[in-house]
Amino acid sequence: MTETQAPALFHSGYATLVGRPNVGKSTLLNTLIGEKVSIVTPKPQTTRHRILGIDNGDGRQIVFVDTPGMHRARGRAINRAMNRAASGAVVDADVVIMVIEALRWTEEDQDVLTRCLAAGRPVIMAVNKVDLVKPKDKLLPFLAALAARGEFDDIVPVSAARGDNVEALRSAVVKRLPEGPAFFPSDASSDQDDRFRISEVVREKLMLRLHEEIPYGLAVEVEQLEMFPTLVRAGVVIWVERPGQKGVVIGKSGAQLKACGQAARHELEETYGRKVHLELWVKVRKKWSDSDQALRDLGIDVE
Ligand SMILES: Nc1nc2c(ncn2[C@@H]2O[C@H](COP(=O)(O)OP(=O)(O)OP(=O)(O)O)[C@@H](O)[C@H]2O)c(=O)[nH]1
Ligand SMILES: [Mg+2]
Repeated sequence: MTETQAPALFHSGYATLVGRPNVGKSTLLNTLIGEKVSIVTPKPQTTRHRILGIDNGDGRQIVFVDTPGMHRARGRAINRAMNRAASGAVVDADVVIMVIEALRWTEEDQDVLTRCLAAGRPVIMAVNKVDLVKPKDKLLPFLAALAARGEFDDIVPVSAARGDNVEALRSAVVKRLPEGPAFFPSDASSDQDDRFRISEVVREKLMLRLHEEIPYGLAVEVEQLEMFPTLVRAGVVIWVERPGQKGVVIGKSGAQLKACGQAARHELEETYGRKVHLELWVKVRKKWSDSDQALRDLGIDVE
């Protein structure tokens, strides 16, 4: 007699990373996926879109969703759109991963927690940047105080930057995934197209090099793209809000723009394994960050 084996069950679902700006959500996404899917800078409000990173493991597909940092400044249309994108992703999640910084709890963290608990989904707390905790025994009382703030399905201390304990976080998510088919092909690691990927890498290099309010007034759009077997050629427009910002982005004799372009080109050449030619243009679009139409043109969801 032959024994019949039940087919192995497949689990799949959306695990949304949510938290206030700068806690390390995008770094954590990249570490979970094992490649750079989402841009990272030391400045808050780096991520502006929902970014998907797809983890295809044994018997599972986890779609991790990186979101813009939820924040209180709600003045401009872009701030409202970013908060809305994050809140919407919480509601759509099968599992919510709320990311916080070890030893810190702010009013913005409390706002995020309120939204997470209201969604009625399993909530896992990822306590990030534990590599910065010194001495280490400060962490335990912080975790105990955190546990008293709500009903969490799990609390996992991690260092996204170093990869410490990230596998424990992944396991905590897998346990709570519903049974179901894969949403994306099993070889996909993201759903991004080339235009988006290139515009984000350029925006990251600009944000890393520019200071003060300039990074928040920048948007990047790939207007032309040609993909050849050994070459990628892109025409990229950098939008600023005021004429004065244009000079800052370009820099003395074009030095700033050139350096940003070179850094972006190097990274994209690695990503694509091809030569990359970027042509960068800086243009003024007044108050784009407060214009629903401009945000739509940039692929940012507005109501
Ligand atoms: N020391 C340390 N730094 C980290 C860790 N994770 C992230 N960072 C740093 O924290 C900063 C913010 O990281 P991001 O991943 O961009 O944070 P985010 O939450 O996605 O930020 P927004 O997109 O602005 O909401 C960067 O400088 C990261 O290098 C960590 O585990 N340890
Ligand atoms: Mg981010």
